[in-house]
Amino acid sequence: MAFRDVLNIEVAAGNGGDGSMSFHRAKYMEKGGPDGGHGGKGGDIILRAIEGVESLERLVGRRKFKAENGAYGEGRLRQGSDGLDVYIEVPVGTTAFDEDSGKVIADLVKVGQEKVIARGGPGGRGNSTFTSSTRQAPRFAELGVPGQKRRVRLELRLIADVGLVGYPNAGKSSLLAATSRANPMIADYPFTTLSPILGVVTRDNQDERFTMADIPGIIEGASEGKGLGLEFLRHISRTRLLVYVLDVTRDPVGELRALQAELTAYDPTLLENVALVALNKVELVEADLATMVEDELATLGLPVLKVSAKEGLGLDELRETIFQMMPDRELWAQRNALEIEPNIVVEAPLTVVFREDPPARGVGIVTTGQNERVWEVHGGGFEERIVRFSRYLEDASEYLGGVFKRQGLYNALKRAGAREGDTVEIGPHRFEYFDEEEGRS
Ligand SMILES: Nc1nc2c(ncn2[C@@H]2O[C@H](COP(=O)(O)OP(=O)(O)OP(=O)(O)O)[C@@H](O)[C@H]2O)c(=O)[nH]1
Ligand SMILES: [Mg+2]
Repeated sequence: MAFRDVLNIEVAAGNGGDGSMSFHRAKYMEKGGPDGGHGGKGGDIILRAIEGVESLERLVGRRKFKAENGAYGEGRLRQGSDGLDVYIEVPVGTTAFDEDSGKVIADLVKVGQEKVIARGGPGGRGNSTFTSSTRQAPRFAELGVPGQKRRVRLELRLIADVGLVGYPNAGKSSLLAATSRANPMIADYPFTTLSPILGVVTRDNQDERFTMADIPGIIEGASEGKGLGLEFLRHISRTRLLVYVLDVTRDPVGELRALQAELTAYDPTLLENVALVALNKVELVEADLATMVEDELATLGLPVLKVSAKEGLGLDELRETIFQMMPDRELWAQRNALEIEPNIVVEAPLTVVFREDPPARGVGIVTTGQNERVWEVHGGGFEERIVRFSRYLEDASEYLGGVFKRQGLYNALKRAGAREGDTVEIGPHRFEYFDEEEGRS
């Protein structure tokens, strides 16, 4: 299966279970108290980062994910069980975007890191919850909330410290193989490397290490889709240091310029990275020529190191220079951290909007010609709250009225000019407005 570093998936968290409307029943007891239990919470969809460079497609395995719903509450105060969460395993370095808003919803940079990308709905409360001194037998319960549904784009960008960039055949994979224990394929034809490979480079007898990413070669015109294109540059966009690998026997200065131009076309900030040049295959040319090229390259402003991946020349110096030039990890991470959208629903503020309802029309419907005065209620969590009782609206109306009053709905309507007898529309439901101070018989 081809290496995939971008993948679109659909996720649906579990719905919350409905609370139960139930009354205790026992022999010799006339009227039992309310004993409806709560519904369970719906399962979450969770991304989890695991080690290794793997194709997103192979790891994720499929495109649609649904977490389990919470179970209904039951009589005898039995609570419904929570729905099971679904874990989606992705390689470290995976970023998740909400396809619709484009916002980053998760950025997994460490092995084991987890992030909920779709929240299961909370369960509804059972009728036993709603008893009060004046309401001893509530004939209503709360419904569960639907789970969050999302279209998510996953993007894999390797988390490597160093990125190797160069033309095909420059010797990137050979350098990775010569400095680490990675075992990339090496051959004398272009585009040998077709997917990113990671290696770990260590300092002798020490714990210090860095990871180095080998990616497919870049050629001039890559930004217009030539060669394997620029998509693999994604994998060096998070490295702390870039190594341009140039073949001394070709046109190193021209190739460096072309590489930088392609990188800029992809993402101009890439050129702000700390970088150096590994001038490779130096054993193939006279020492004088290599030094000449080195001096010429140095005028472009980057440190240059002469190496031969094949003969093992200059590799210790290259490794040491990388260790010395490497920007501090913490500082770098702070500077490059993505802004992650908090996965919470922000409640819109309460607004009431006046609307003259058009008279009803249609076959067999007699219109009075008199428009109803209607107030639409938006925000403040009112629409969300009312649908949680829509199955029991009549029985719950007195309870809801109390809640709405405490939350300032009637005040807001009154201030806006609502009159006794007006209709109040909240989501799919309608009520008659009455003015408390004018009293109600
Ligand atoms: N003589 C000589 N040949 C080298 C050296 N380094 C690499 N090569 C050869 O150059 C060819 C290409 O090497 P790779 O390491 O596959 O090059 P690459 O940059 O990874 O190439 P792509 O994956 O195609 O982009 C192979 O035949 C290597 O053996 C070197 O220092 N000296
Ligand atoms: Mg290669």
